Amino acid sequence: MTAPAPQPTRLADYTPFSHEIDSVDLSFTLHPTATRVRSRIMFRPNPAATDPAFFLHGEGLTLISASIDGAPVTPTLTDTGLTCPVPDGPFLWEAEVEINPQANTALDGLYMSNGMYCTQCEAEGFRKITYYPDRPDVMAPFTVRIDSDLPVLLSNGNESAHGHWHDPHPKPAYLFALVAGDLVAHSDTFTTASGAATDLNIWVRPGDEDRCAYAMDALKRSMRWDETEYGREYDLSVFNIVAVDDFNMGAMENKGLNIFNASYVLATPETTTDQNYGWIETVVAHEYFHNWTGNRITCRDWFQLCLKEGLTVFRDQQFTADMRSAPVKRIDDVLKLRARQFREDAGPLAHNVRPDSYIEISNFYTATVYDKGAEVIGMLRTYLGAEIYRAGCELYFNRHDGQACTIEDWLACFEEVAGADLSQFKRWYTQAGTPRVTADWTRDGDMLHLRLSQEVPPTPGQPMKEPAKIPVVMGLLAGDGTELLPSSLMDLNGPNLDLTFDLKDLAGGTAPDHVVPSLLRGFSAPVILDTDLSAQDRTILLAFDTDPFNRWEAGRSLLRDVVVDDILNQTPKDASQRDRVWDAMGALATDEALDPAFRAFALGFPSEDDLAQALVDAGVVPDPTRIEAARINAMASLGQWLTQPLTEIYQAMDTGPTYSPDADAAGKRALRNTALALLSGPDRLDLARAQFADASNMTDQIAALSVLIKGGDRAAAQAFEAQWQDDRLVMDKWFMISVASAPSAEALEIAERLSQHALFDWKNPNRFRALLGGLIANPAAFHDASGAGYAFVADWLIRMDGANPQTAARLSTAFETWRRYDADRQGLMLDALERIAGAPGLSRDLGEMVSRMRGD
Ligand code: B3K
Ligand code: ZN
Repeated sequence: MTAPAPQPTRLADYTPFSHEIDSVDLSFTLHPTATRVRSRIMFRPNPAATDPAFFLHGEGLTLISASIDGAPVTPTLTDTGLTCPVPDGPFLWEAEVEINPQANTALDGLYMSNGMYCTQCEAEGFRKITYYPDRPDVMAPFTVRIDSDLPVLLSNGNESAHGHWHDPHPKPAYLFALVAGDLVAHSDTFTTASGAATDLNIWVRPGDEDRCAYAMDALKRSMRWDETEYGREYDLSVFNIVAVDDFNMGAMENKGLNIFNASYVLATPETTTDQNYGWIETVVAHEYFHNWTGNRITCRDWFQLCLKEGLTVFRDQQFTADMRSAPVKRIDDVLKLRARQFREDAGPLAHNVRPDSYIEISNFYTATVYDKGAEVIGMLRTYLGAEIYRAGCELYFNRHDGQACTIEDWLACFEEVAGADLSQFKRWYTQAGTPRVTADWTRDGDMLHLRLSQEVPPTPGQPMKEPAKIPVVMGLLAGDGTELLPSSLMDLNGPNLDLTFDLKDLAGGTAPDHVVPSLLRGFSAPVILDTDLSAQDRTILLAFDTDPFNRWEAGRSLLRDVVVDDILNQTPKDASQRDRVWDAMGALATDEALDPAFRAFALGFPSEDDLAQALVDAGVVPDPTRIEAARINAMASLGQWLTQPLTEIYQAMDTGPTYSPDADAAGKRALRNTALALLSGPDRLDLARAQFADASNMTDQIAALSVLIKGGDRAAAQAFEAQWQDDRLVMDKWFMISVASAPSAEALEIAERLSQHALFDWKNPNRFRALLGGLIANPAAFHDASGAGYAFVADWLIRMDGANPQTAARLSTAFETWRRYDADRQGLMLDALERIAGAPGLSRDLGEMVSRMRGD
């Protein structure tokens, strides 16, 4: 007998809950296999309700007893919850349930991680803890009492006695948290702008307390930044962060008790890379910023997820831009957006920033909701300007504090402060797909005519699209690099926008012979821009554009074209074109006026996945093996062309034995390690060997290790393993890099061997993601023509699905690009998906992903 197909939940079907809640009292008696949870909940009818029927969510709970106003009741239980006749007026609901945290390998609800109890309730985990209306529009103050012999007992809000917590701020159940364990704190204090003292604690396992200083510093900087930039203060007397080893994602913003994947908290120079430090800063800030954008003001329903996630990502991006270099941060964000979100938008998983329906909401914590959601906020700010944006935010905070809101509520605040109609802008929330913007220009004497056109491609379920409202920030350069038009905002809000520029006026005299448009400066909209800019024009932009993003963009496209031309076996139209690109890159790399971090990005070649997409865009079926080889060749060629300057850069960027994670030092290491990668190859590993042997920080050690693994030096990987086998977070890096950096011909065999390794604790999401993610990040191995890469990943997804559906579903996006490839690979990828679809006991999470990817 097959289980009935899971039914989608639709935005259009939203109705309010039957009741409101005045207070929630929870009492936990912790036991690894038999935890008792007693709840006392004051309900009263919701005047806005359309259906008075009383339904409480509940999954995997053993109901011990239930009563209403003290009288025992016998509710009707289903797989998803309970129903029960209730009085017409207010009433007290009491229930006792038993749950088994130790058996909870899904890491959703209350579970155990290395002897410590912890929770993850977003989106729908609270229903695995007790019967409750587990939906974000039901907000209530919570009181929690924890009984356990464990020394540290934490929950949301303020602590009144050991293990007794009260959170005065009404919140939805998804923000509930509980932690109990043998933990130690790294503590500090923060005084808010209005003078309130706040205790700050980062709770970790004994021995890890010396690894928390950076996260604590990031937290204090975040708290101050939110006060100065958004006028938002913290609102409890304590803020706790707990680091957990087993966690499905990065971190969780539970009110007053953030729970973090340990990898986003713990840091030492010897074990943590610059990139990790950057992520710690970002994630600490992100979770803290949720206190206002997510917690004080939350989502009415899960379709509105971008209301808190897109906005909070935008806020953490602003924070990092302020803390570090804004142009470098922008490049980093766009790289990520294109790698994940554009890829998602171009395939079968494309969905709106605000989706219309879902089967499993966990599958919609996506790059589209988060990162395109953040781009939408950025565009809103670009259109309205910083001041009106800030005034709109202020109105939103004042008007909606304590409420569960929608995108309409958010936009209404900006319509009001700006006196603007944002109905067309709202299409960014309701239409999927990455718009393509085409720019064509013609010269007519002193006049330049520029036409911008747009097309929003069809996506699953959305064959026709309306024009988007696209902010195109642009400038104009003369052929000698002089800026004729400084950054100006153009509003592409229809199929076409025609612009005319009087070059004589702009030049303040004679119109220049040659003009180069610099379009989409700062990547002012999440679109694909098609232009006919010649290589020569892009070299001009690379050298002279006043917009750093477009300088980088021009270089990136030149590098991409070199590799793509090689793949297509095309000699460049002009034989010395490649040399000219190498010279231009050399000029940029050695320009000491430029930030080293920027120079490092500029020398970075597009990833193999980016190159595959570039070939698809050019109408060519990508061959991952060919892409890998062409990319290696191009890097080696650039490295040889620039041997001397790169060697000098390598020496000049040495930051010495004293490590500091700040942006300047990290930028120097990034440039130095980019030079190392370009200067190295299978027969040129001496520099990397020396760096590996001498490295005094993880950034330099792992950069050298990556080069050595790529070059086929297996001894380095063994030495690294021997050195770091007792450090969990470093070993995650080792599992990942051993496969991701391996030559593709060996990567699968290495992955298979590592899957038998004594330290491959596959139920730990970090370890699982390290190994499987490592293979997926090695496209020529994952897409091996034999199909063995697909089979390996499919086998592990099926196995993981039995323990932890969310983690399996997340990794399954490896298959979302199947339509890109040749018929044989398509067949093999579909076979793998079919095998997953037929796995006994397939979860709703993985089932939905596979069915969407197959286009069912
Ligand atoms: N809000 C959480 C993500 C929850 C994911 C649930 N499957 C982390 C964050 O975005 O801050
Ligand atoms: Zn978030």
